Amino acid sequence: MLEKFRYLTSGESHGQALTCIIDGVPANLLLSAGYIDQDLVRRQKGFGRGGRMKIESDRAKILAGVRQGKTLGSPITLLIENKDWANWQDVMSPDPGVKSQESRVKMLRSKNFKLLTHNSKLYPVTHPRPGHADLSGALKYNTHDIRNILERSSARETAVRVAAGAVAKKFLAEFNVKVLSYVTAIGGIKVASSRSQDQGSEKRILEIFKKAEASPVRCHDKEIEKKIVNKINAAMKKGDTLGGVFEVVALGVPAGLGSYTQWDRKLDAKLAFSFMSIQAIKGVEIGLGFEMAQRFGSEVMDEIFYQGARFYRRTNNAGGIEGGMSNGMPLIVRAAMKPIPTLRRPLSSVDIISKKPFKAAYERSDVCAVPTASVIGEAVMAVAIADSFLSKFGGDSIEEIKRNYKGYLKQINKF
Ligand code: EPS
Repeated sequence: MLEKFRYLTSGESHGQALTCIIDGVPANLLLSAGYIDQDLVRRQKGFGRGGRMKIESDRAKILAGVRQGKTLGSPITLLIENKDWANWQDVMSPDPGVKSQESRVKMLRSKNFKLLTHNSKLYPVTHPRPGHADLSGALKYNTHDIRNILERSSARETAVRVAAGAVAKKFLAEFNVKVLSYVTAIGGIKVASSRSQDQGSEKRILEIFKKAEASPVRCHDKEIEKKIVNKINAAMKKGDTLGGVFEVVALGVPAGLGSYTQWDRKLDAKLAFSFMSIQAIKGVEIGLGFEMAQRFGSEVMDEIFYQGARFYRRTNNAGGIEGGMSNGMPLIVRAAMKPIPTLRRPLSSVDIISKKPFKAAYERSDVCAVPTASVIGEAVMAVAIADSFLSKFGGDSIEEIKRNYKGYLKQINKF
């Protein structure tokens, strides 16, 4: 899906570090680890996170692709250390020195599973959590130690995706494109839906974002924030978890990113793919989304007007995308996150060795990570837009892309 701004991540949740290699960032972009760290800090905030966030304080190291504060046009390698690694060195060691998990499985089998009383660090994890990658992953990768699965399927990986997103944001900032997010619902408690005029108003969106930045649950409405915090507290007491909905908005995107000419060039398709790739996301809408299906066509199309030598709309139900292309209005994507599947409250599952039923309960878990997911949403949106931007205006240096962009703006302004 991504053609020009591409990246791969690696790293386990309790391994030494997370890394990513980003390819396609042009030369001469000012970039520092400090800039990336701002978003890493934002990702770690949010009421409802568990004990792990007290251990980690994510910071990026730039290992390659940047010299004297400027990108070189070569691949950029980023690294984020896992502080928790210190507590997991034996279990997560790449060396086979410590008793291997598979030999423990054999031992447990020979003793008729009598030792299998808990999921401690050293014993193989044999209790798949409903809703997680555990069972399908163990079947697929042919292992009886679910730790081999959960370490990589963990949403810890999103830390380094946020770092990649920060690089994309830095690139977009050169063209006055901003990507912002806020939470609109948690556990069924929602802010009132914004009027379709507000969805097109940069001023209103910036106001909402500013308030969300100051909120522990990234919610701009103080009354709703209070109710959400109470609901998260109630879930915490019950050993349960909550999901929710967040919106990500891009401002300053010119008309004409993406294309209708081929299915995999559509900007909305690229955005949907990007958001669905975030752990625990189960639904994505663009603009008015599913609500559009309830109304008459005349009620949802954003009518076109012309004044002061420019085309404009008074509404933004399309979420800034028509025919797979940006139309110059703010891009608006809404995503639904399911409740976190790791619960302290016991759920039924089956031990993958003994095949006996058990009730799973876990000690350390986040209760709600929707505010965090909204920051991750910004990252994936920034990457998708940067990729489309480079496809349209691409060049090897920032200066070259700026020339191309300026030429295009001249063309559409004179249209
Ligand atoms: C996660 C489980 C928890 C979360 C983690 C994602 O970690 P642990 O199992 O170590 O308690 O805190 O999120 C992060 C570490 C992070 O940086 O966001 C999971 O299973 O997805």
